[in-house]
Amino acid sequence: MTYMVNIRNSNAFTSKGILMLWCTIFLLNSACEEKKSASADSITVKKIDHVKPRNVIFILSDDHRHDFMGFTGKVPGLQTPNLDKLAREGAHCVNAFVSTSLCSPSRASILTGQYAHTHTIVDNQAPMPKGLKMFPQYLQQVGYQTGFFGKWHMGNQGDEPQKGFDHWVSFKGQGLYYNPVLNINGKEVAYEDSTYITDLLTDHALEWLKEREQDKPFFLYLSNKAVHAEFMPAKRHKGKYKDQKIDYPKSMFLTVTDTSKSFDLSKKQLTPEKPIQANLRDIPEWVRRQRYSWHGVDYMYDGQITFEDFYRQYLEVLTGVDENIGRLLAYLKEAGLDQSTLIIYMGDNGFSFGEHGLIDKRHMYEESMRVPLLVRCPEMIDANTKIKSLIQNIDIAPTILEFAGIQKPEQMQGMSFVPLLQQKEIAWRDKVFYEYYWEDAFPQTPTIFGVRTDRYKYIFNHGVWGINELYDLENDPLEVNNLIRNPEYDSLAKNLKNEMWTWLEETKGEQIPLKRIHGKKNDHLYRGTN
Ligand SMILES: [Ca+2]
Repeated sequence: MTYMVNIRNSNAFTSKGILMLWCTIFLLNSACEEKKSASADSITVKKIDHVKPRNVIFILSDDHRHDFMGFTGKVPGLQTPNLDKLAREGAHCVNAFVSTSLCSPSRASILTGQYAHTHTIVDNQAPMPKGLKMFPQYLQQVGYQTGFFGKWHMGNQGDEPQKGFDHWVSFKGQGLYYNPVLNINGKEVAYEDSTYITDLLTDHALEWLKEREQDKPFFLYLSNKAVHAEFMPAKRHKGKYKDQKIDYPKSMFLTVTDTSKSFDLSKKQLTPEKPIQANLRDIPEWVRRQRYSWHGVDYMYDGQITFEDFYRQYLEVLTGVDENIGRLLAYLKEAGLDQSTLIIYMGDNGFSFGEHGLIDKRHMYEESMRVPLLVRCPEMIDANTKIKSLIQNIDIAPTILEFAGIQKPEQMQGMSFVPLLQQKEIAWRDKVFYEYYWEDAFPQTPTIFGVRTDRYKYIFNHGVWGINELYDLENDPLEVNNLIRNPEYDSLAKNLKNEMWTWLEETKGEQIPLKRIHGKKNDHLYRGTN
């Protein structure tokens, strides 16, 4: 419009000149339109003053639970020297959670800084909506070179390059542990000779780091397939934990039935030395029933694997992740980037190993919603920092952006925890919210909403005839004494329930994005029915 007014008010042009100018303006406008449509996501970057963009490595593991690391002491004999090093030389966020304990929704939350009901990737099949803004797109805008290596599995099953990344190495769906086919910048490459995925992804990541442009900052997203079921360790790690003694969780035995052949009470797991006080009456019915399902200890993976093999293989697969972190750390040291590079290690969700009689994630108990989160950057973060504040997957995007000198974009619902890493006193959330949406493929876990403070947890089991849950995590860390009927806790339960609904209302979470269900049922009870 401005151009038109200027032209019309000018008498200095001949008609030929005006025609030429109109043509120029038309071309300019077309070019602008093109630029606008090419960047339909309209990424607007607001910089933070005086922040030098920092090199960043984000390492994600699949289904790595929060406490299976050597330094926690949870699994005696478990060796993860490189994860231990990250914790020792950096910050361990001991209260890190996902807002949805499932691969695709959590990954989308990490990339967008939004809750699942906001980005709408509510399950592993949900398509990716257009216009979703991912934090690496912002990094590109300020000159970062960005590389993605590994499992995408979000929004679709495809392996094609995604926005926000200059360099792309991925695979379809869950991928394979051995001899994978990788999509490398749009071209499929098949690997043979027992190529192991965790090693291969790190090979690609290292190659990219070595060949990068030295004068630009880098952002590397290493997204491991490990440690997702069905577990296949690297050949060199096979049998490493074959003699590992397993400390069965106490809550594993609370829901035993006559069909509990592997873990019945006669196995004397609950000896007088291992007493447990539990409110058996108020264990939700769906938890009892899940015990004998694909994701329960009595019929796990439809009886195809024993609990002990499953547990030990997980440790062996994890060893591959740890070793490859060591390779990245060694490269950084060699390249003189050891002190300045920010490394974030995280799990996309947790994983149960028998707690409540369950296997897997999805539910809202601690083993599922808590994740490992380690952050190392010696130039900015003190060694041995322990952060107890409640941190979530939605905080990763704003945090990495702050390290890159970019302000948090408006649509992001998480918060940067950079000040917490530097042990500064800041106003921070006192609770985290949770959501999980029922899936037809794994119907044993219902839709769940909830809220967790630093002490209490309220779980609303949606869409099933059952009881809700309230736990005092300080006095009942195993979550076996549901307080929901206790009159003394009635007002607390009511308040938490109200806060949960307010969160859903204020963030437009009242509508569940339903998706068409294809195919027949595949669970062992109703398999083959429509
Ligand atoms: Ca996962």
